[in-house]
Amino acid sequence: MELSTTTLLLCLALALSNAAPVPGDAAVDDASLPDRCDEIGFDAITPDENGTTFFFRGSHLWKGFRGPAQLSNESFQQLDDIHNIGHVDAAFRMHNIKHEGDHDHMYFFVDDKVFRYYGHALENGYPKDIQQDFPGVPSHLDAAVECPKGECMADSVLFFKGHDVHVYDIATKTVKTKTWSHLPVCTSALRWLEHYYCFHGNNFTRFHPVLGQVSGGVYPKDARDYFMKCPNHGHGGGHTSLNCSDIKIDAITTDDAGKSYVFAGTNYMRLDTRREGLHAFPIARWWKEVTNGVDAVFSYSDNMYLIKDDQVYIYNAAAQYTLIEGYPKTLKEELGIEGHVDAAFVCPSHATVHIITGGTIRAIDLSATPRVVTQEWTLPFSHIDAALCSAEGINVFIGATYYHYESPITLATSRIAPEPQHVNTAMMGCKE
Ligand SMILES: [Ca+2]
Ligand SMILES: [Ca+2]
Repeated sequence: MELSTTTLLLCLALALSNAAPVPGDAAVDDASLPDRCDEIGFDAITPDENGTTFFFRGSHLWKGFRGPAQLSNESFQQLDDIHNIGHVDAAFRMHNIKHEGDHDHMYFFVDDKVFRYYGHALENGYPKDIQQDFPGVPSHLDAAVECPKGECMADSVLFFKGHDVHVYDIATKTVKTKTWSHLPVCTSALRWLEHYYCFHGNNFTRFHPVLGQVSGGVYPKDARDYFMKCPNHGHGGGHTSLNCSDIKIDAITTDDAGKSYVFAGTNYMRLDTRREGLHAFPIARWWKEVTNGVDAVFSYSDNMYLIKDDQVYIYNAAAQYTLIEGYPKTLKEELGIEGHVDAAFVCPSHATVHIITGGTIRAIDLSATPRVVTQEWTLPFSHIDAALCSAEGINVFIGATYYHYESPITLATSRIAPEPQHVNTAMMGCKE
């Protein structure tokens, strides 16, 4: 069961990555259209304001991670010969929450001009000279990618030309130039799920947006295995998205920064980044020491607690999930309990974790040392998969069903289970 869940989730990653409808399959056979499963590169890659990722090459584009090519001007009307933008050098989506008027707008670069779009329409006053909007940024760019504060020092845009990276600070309108000779020359660049990718030919290399260093795996990798759906590549063809009725999760939590994670098998998905599509990744990608799945996960005071068997791993969520020194520790040592943990949750701004083992729920005060069980109840369930507490209350997950309670106390003391509800698209991105 666990294996099949993992496989399904991996396939789900690609299947769900394109929320937009895929054009008719007939277009796939149109020989006049380029095929991104051939060994090709892209001129530019960028999400639009809805989070759909567009891949540009010549006068064509691909919408999302699957589906055939189409003429760019079907999606962006003015990308045509009249406006002399039959192709683009580079493109990015602006991240600038301080300026609503700029935030999420798309910028295209051609030669020494910049074109700005919102809602897929060219905006008044554009094109402009690049220097008007981005003083100090050179023309004839290779690639561009946004870099929000927290990932870069300040809200920035990285402009690539050759091995030079021009880091443009949006607020101060200043440029710092770095040379990253170790990176391939990027023909396009993409920020996706908080990671940064330099695309070159049909390959890509992940890099750190501040240091430029390449880490987190062996690069380059073939883009066809990750960013598009191609026969004989990646997770295999022919899969459709996971049905909501097949969902079975191991754990679910939301951290203090509002990042929501669901865990199943050895994979996790971020639920709050749905605008960029839902994607499954190995848990060990962030929580390096946890290679064999989790039983329960909860978040408390900037830390994320991952429980597997009798081990508790505590990670500092604010420091890119670094394992806190001295961990893992045993359940007994950390929480003063024993047994197999099915689920755990902490409600927002509370210091009590509720731990569910079989039909028992225990409240443990996390502000006390050593930890002590303050209350214990018998649950109306003999086994649950996962539980999440939010401002709206508690959801208890059993397979593809969930039960909603207003508070821990109603969960602990009500003798009759509420009406079962079905895990749905809005919740998990699955197919109903
Ligand atoms: Ca380019
Ligand atoms: Ca569980």
